[in-house]
Amino acid sequence: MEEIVIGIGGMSCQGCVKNVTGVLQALPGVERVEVSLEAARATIVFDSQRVGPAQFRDAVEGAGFDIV
Ligand code: 9UX
Repeated sequence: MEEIVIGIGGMSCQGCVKNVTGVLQALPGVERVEVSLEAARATIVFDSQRVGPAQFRDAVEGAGFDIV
């Protein structure tokens, strides 16, 4: 397992946090997701053989937020 921290722009409330968490958690190979509204970032534990930053970006942007 690997861990990455990505900055996320555009989250304004805990609903946004829940949405971002959900789309990341839904990716096959993602083990654990912690999203902080205050820090504007997500910490993701994942299997690098199955998923990675390109998929994280697509998921976050697809949900209407930005990678910063
Ligand atoms: Mo809160 Mo986020 O009502 O798009 S869910 S602002």
